[in-house]
Amino acid sequence: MNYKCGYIAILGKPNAGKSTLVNCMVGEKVAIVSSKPQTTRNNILGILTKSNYQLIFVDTPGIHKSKNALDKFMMKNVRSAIGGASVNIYLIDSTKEITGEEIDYVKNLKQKNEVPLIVCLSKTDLVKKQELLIKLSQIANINEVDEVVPISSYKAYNTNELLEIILKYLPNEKEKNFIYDNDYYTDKSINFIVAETIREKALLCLEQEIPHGINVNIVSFIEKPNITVIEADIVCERESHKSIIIGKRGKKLKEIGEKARIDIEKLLDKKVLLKLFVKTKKNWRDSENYLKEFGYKKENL
Ligand SMILES: Nc1nc2c(ncn2[C@@H]2O[C@H](COP(=O)(O)OP(=O)(O)OP(=O)(O)O)[C@@H](O)[C@H]2O)c(=O)[nH]1
Ligand SMILES: [Mg+2]
Repeated sequence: MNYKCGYIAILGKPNAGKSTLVNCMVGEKVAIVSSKPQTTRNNILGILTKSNYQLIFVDTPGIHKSKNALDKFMMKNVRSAIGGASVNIYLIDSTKEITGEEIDYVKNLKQKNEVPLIVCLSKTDLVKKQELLIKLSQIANINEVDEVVPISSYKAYNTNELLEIILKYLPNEKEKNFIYDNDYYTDKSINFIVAETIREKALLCLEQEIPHGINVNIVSFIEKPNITVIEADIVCERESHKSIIIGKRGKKLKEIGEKARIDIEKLLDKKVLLKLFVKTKKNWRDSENYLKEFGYKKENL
């Protein structure tokens, strides 16, 4: 029997649909998703293991210009994912115009990294066929691109085809050298996933810059026989943000907590008591020290 195993970096601009694709390929929610750009901050592995292959998808932060220390950390992670992958997948949102800058990025990606490059046009359920065909031919004209695949993670359109294409590009191995055990579908801890779930609900319930300046720290996680009690801090950048996050008579914070609790209960398959507190750490996104304290460590593959 032949085996295949490798890292597949999922790259692209913020909001292109990277995390949604990784969740869809793995069949588990490993990464949070939101309609707001710059949702993902870490490299998050989504692992799909079958009898003869293990695909390790690396969800990455959306590629953007760095404005603060957190952005720099995010872009370092993107570079590390590119450097460690056996296949690169670059996602382009098919509802958006493809800019010359993006085409140059794609060309450069392949010129600097020898590994196969697949470009996916995402969210095809939102565009007309004619429009999609124009964009497909635009990408197909780029010599550096090995494959172009239109996909919709929502409709699971072409996701099996994408899987086959990835497998085609991974080398055959005689030995089964899988990196993760069969039952692992991510590299992240329960604490990380719980904190991310709370941040996802903050992204959903809050507007403009406020959710982008939020970090969630799990303070305690206590498993009792019938209930898990979790205390978490929502850290924001300014005092003025704190009162918005709490809301009138605590209504906003309650809404975030309720939504997060429902998802965490499903994740843990247990009743959860979630206690949220809001704290301010002035301009934490600009501080290397706060980033370290909050656990933002460079993630090498
Ligand atoms: N209609 C439709 N919407 C999608 C699809 N895939 C993703 N989306 C939506 O697009 C938005 C962004 O999705 P994400 O998966 O968070 O995008 P991302 O590329 O991970 O974004 P960052 O983490 O910010 O870089 C969300 O509102 C998703 O629900 C799709 O196939 N169809
Ligand atoms: Mg994401």
